[in-house]
Amino acid sequence: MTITISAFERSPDGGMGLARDTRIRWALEEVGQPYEVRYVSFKALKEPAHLAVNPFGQIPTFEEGELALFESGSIVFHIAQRYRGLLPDDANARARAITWMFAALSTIEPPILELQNAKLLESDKPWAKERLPLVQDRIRARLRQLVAHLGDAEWLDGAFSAGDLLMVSVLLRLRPSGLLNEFSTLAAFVARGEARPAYQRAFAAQLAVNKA
Ligand code: GTB
Repeated sequence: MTITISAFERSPDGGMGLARDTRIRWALEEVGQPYEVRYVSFKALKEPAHLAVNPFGQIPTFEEGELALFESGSIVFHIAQRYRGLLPDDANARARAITWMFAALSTIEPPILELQNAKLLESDKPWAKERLPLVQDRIRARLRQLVAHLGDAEWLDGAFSAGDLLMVSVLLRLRPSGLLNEFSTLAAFVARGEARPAYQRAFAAQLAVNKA
């Protein structure tokens, strides 16, 4: 059966790989599964055909036969469960890798999104200038904790897993702000993720569409 994911017809980042289809492409590349892409305009995201797959009218989605999924975390988890390569066999190691998936999405990503909202949606508010450093400091606090955990290790818990894939994907969104480079341990962690051949293929595929 063919796997079809959805992605922006044109990503607002012009192909920097920051939209969330990249993490799905990356997961599929890691496990060696071919896929097709349904490209969606901003208008089409909110139309019935797409809303039938994602009630929130967003990308990415994943369709295979009768299965239709949304939420990038759930899609990466599904891919990691279904195919070998993104989760360890040992039950405890697997549970820890899944914990890192959740940590990426529910502990690290929210303050990063808060920063993006502060910059994109709130910059004209009278309190915006005062708030921005608070938001940035909340991110720094989390990143310091992540650095303390990672230490000299290559990945978050043993071999590369879906937890690393999501953590790298989330941290990448910080790069334009300059905050990632304040933490050399994390900048190197992200660079290791980006150096993986599967990431390179995923990145190139989304770039080709956005630069076309
Ligand atoms: N929780 C959902 C998930 O993880 O799948 C969130 C999905 C989501 O935010 N999708 C965004 C979307 O469809 C695209 S990825 N937005 C359109 C809408 O809501 O109408 C977020 C994103 C968009 C653009 C950039 N960029 O240009 O840098 C980066 C990330």
